[in-house]
Amino acid sequence: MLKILGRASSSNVAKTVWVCRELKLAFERNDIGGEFGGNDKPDYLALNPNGVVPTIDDAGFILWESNAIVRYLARKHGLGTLCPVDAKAAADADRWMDWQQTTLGPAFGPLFMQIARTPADKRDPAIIRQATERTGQMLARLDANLAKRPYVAGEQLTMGDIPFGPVVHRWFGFDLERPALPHLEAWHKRVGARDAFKQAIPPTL
Ligand SMILES: N[C@@H](CCC(=O)N[C@@H](CS)C(=O)NCC(=O)O)C(=O)O
Repeated sequence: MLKILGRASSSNVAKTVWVCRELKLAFERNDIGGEFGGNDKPDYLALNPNGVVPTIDDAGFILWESNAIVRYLARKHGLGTLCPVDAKAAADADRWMDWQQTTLGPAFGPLFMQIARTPADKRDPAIIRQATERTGQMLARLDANLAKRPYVAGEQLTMGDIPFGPVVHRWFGFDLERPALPHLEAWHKRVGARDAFKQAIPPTL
């Protein structure tokens, strides 16, 4: 059976769980990382030299990098649904997946660390303000995309939506002064109503 190595509270593990739930794949998940530790142990590092989660073991095929895992599982089990067959449609989903990792992730990271990982009396309001502004600016780009279509890469849910589940859920769950992003908010409600999302995406804090 497919094995997911990584704690459920990790946003990157949650992507992997969400794609498995959408594809109705049987899997087993082991708590590794965070308070569970184990990701600095030689047996884990032999699978994933980065020492981060998630890693999957698919009958001996080891893969790390959450968005690569999402692509792999979507292509293997959801070709024509989560993984578009058409090269341009697939590239469209790919582009947004890469954007999540390279552009949105770095903007949101400091905000997450402040709100979710720093005790209230140690938080830095300036970092929170700047990171909220920057994340809002980035998410406005996604909002503009979602003004034109209901899902990130078109008319149906694809792998392009998956990486945004955990981060957007946190963004709307944090107690922040947020800019209005009505199309993103509607997307969050749309995907949030899916059973697979509810089973995969952890609480915001
Ligand atoms: N680019 C990697 C990043 C993975 C990552 O940073 N994972 C975090 C959790 S979200 C982690 O392993 N942190 C250390 C820990 O949980 O102990 C991916 O997308 O898989």
